[in-house]
Amino acid sequence: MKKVVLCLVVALMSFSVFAQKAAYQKVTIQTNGVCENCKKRMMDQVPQWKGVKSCTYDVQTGKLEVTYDAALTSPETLRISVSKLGYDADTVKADAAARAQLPACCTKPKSQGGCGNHSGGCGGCGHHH
Ligand SMILES: [Cu+2]
Repeated sequence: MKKVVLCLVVALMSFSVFAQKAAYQKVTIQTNGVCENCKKRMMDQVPQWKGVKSCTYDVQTGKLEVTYDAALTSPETLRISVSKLGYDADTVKADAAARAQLPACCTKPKSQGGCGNHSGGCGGCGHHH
């Protein structure tokens, strides 16, 4: 009887390990990125983070959707990493030093025009297009 219980425990444990490794989770993080440049910055950086499989970023809404391995990272870790890029991430405030490194227009609230709607993206950012 004891052996049967042990087998069951082992089976359950290996199942949960398997489930953790197999399943990617998705989290949507509200950032305050404003333009195509912000998007590029995140799309370049985020997939390099530990445990991140892929990400999408919506310039209109500033929402970053990250597909990640829950065994390797967590939404909280991802938010902190986003803040270190210089952007607010839900309730986590942008890292001030990182934000100071961003092009000026990328730090403007969208309500103040952000980078504006210049064709070709970030006119006035001083970036090359
Ligand atoms: Cu920007």
